[in-house]
Amino acid sequence: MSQMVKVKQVVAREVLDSRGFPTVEVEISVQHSDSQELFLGRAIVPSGASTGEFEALELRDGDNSRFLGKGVLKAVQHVQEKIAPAIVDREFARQSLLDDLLIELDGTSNKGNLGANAILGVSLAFARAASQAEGLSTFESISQLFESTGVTLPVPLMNIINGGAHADNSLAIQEFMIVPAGFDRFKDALQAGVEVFHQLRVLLKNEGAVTAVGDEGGFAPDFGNEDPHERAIEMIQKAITSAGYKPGKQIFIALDAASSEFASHPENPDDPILYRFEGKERTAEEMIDVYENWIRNYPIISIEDGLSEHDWKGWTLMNDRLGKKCQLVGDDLFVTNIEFLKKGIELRAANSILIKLNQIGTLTETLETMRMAAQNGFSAITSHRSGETEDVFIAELAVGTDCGQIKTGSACRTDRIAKYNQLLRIEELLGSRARFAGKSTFRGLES
Ligand code: 2PG
Ligand code: MG
Repeated sequence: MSQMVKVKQVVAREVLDSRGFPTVEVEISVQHSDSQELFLGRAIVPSGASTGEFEALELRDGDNSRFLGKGVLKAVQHVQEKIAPAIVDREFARQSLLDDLLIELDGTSNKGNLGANAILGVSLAFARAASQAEGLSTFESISQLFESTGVTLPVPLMNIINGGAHADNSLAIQEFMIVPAGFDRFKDALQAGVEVFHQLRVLLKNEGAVTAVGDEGGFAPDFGNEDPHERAIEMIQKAITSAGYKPGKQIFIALDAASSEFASHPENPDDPILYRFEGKERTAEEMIDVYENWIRNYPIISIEDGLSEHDWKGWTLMNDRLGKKCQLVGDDLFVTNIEFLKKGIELRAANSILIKLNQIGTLTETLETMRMAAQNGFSAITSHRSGETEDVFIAELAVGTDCGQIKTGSACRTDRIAKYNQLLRIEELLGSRARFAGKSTFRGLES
């Protein structure tokens, strides 16, 4: 933002997310000091299921007479009665000044007072309104804030088989993603990913497997108890080939183990964390053996939350053993929080970070974390939550920061597709200036 904008109006309401649970929507109108014209920005906050323990607090009403206790009327009230009076008729020269004020108003380290859902709704609605006032697209104004080129279309990590907390099947691993990195344009990469998705449906059908989809639009078949994970990976490889693409050349595979969901939580912190995986209790080292074996046999280029968010020692070991050949992504481990990321950098615990705006609660803090990641050679993946909406802010964030990767679900469900469609529009808008991040964003695939 190069000019002062004044907040004129703040409206908040309870709307619904993709799981049919309430979430916060905020609308903010701003104007330049020297004009009466109003510019509107709207944002809707997403919501996770496999949440990290140290995420900023999502404020829910806990009133069981409404929406099973999941209402967000308190957060809405906080926007209207606590935040609005503090920002209406105030001028802000920068996004960070608004976000700092919100953090101060809350006064806690996890946004537990006002609720991260209340705060994020305001932060993002303001970012949109301010970019409108500047006559810029949201990704363009983010690129000004981040001092990036803002022309890089991200490689999509498309979650086409769902397990873990996102599905009712025997898969402990939460997400099996295809990564169409070996293309020149986002549009072509997306098309390839979508075709593989459709091909996978045919293969599953032929095997008599269920083709119903999970929370993020991926299939959620039951592969039984005999090597279900390898069966899932092999099925994906087959789908890539039958769609006419080359696994390991054009399309790769990424996993989100979300392993905190199947890890033990020993009361004594000196006791080892164990992983209940494929019918056995395994140590971190044994889990790393499993991953190493898979990386050797399949074109897996990225593993997220391979170990528990409490298993820092295990992460360092994993990064030591696998970090040169594979992207190792901290999601629950880092919760988009700069302090956890600093610890991860010091301990050499990972080489990549998942970015979720609602884990930390403001745009400014998210950008600070992304900046630290970039400065320390970490890749960053802008990510959706399993509970999403039609809001496409993460598409803008991915391009605006040139981060190179986006994880936003499968090739169906409008809550996921909306982000892909926005990326198609941005690529078209950028025209010949657009570049596709492609393989260069992944470790070991640079050439
Ligand atoms: C994850 C996310 C998104 P959730 O673990 O990476 O895929 O899931 O939003 O449920 O935390
Ligand atoms: Mg995750």
